[in-house]
Amino acid sequence: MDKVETMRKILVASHNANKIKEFRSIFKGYPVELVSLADLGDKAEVIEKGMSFKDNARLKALYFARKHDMITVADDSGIVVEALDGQPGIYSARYSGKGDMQNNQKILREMEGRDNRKAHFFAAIALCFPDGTCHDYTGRVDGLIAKEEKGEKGFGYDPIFYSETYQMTFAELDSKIKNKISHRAIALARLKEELDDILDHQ
Ligand code: ITT
Repeated sequence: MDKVETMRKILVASHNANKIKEFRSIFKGYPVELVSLADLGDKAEVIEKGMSFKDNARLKALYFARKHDMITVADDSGIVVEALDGQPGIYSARYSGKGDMQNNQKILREMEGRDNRKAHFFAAIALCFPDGTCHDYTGRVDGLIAKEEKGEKGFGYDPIFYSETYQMTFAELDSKIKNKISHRAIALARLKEELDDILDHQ
């Protein structure tokens, strides 16, 4: 019994409180206990020197899995804008170098006058064990870059990401819906499908 409970404790290796909130919401009712870096008082930053979302997710998950001897998940995510040749992509967090609001303003400026407004959010999630074994999951959701920021919910690029399905930005969308359709929700749904098997066979 103790063993099962220990195995189901999972560290979420992120310093982004909004991401962690979404993780907790997506895992609601699921038999795992999510522990955050803040819960452990760990402020360490991993340099995201990988060349892909997947590489960066693994760098973060592996570092903290080994450090805390815990099963660890990390998320590396961002927005990919077609007319900007895929930018900001893996550089989404540091696009303007000045935070979320300025990141959104920068994209809006660069998209002025452009007809092709297609974009997608992408998330790579790595689940790693302290022994270095990792499993990777990805999720993607398509949308358009809006002409202006709209909405107060969500975080990051949500105010400028327009869902054609729901006819509103992700920042206007109810969080319950976002957490069903988002890139992160899709990747985590894939992880949840395999989690029992992964934990059982470890
Ligand atoms: P951790 O590395 O500590 O997890 P971070 O915020 O630095 O936190 P990333 O390096 O993965 O995370 O950068 C993600 C970037 O993409 C960041 O600018 C986010 O605001 C943005 N982003 C990711 N998911 C998003 C979402 O669901 N809605 C809006 N923006 C999102």
